[in-house]
Amino acid sequence: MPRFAFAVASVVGLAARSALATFPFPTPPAGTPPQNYAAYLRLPVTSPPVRPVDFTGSTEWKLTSDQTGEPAIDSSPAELFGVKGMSVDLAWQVTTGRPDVLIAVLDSGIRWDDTGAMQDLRRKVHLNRGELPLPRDAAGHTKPESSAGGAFLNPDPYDLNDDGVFDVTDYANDARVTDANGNGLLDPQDLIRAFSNGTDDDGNGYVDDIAGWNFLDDDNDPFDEVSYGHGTGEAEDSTAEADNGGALGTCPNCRIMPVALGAVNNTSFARAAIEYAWNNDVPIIASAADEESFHHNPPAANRHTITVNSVTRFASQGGFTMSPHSYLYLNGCTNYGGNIAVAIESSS
Ligand SMILES: [Ca+2]
Ligand SMILES: [Ca+2]
Ligand SMILES: [Ca+2]
Ligand SMILES: [Ca+2]
Repeated sequence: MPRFAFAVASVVGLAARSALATFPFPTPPAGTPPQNYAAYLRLPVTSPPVRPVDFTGSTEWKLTSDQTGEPAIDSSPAELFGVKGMSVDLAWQVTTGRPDVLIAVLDSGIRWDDTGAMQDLRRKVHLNRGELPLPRDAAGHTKPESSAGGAFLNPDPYDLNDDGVFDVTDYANDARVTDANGNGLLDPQDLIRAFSNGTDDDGNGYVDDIAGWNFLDDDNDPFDEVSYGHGTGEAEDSTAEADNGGALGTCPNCRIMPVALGAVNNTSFARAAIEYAWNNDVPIIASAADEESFHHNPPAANRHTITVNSVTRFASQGGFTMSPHSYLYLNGCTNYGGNIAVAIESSS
């Protein structure tokens, strides 16, 4: 199965990076191994991260945790001592992610036609260089053709603008590419339109898989044709670009691969895909969905996924004031069962 859909991008010029994109790509010292995530700190640690009740004997996993501030919750084992796991300002003191971490968003596809979303996402979409030609500058030169003077910091020939990452903006002055979809921006769908040649140039079984794949229609454009928007929202939540005035993702330095995929049944194809990922050390985060129930549908029910649900600290419900503000009240996004691995706080 879709080996590309679950592939992790290769490390792109990390060791040579010294130029910055306008959003915060990490700036580790040259030669820093990509496994050393602590070297990718973005925010200065101005105070020790909050470490609440130590009920495991170790404080490591709670580095980004906080407590609710309500004694009835914070002292209750049933409430996990009020530990709040989601706090990006604390998490970003550890890392804001790395551009070689690729998140496949298996959802409704992506709304290339949403200009606002594209401002946050167009540079975060992983591009398959095996299906793309080298970018050319305004003079028609590729990076190797114009680098005789050795002026570039990043040797990656696809990183024409030399900011350390290969993305759509490297084609900004390429005469072969236009705003074909008319959204006012150069975006990955414009590359799909410009460079689809009907040939599986990288021989991976997917013709012109330039920026994701559409498994619903079995074609190379994961465009969300019905404008459902959920996949676009998930992509923004995970990786929306920082410091550009728009939305902000939890992992603003990571990359995404949009994949249109929709199913509520448990097909052998889906099971094989999950096993393929498992056997290749690629984690799959599986939503338990929204039905306030014990789910058996995939991928949440598959033991080789990380099954996630959400919980809400209710202040009121059905006209009643709830006290304390427990996480144990049910809401429409809450699911339960022994296969839940991680619970996150949600607002709905
Ligand atoms: Ca670049
Ligand atoms: Ca466009
Ligand atoms: Ca291909
Ligand atoms: Ca091709």
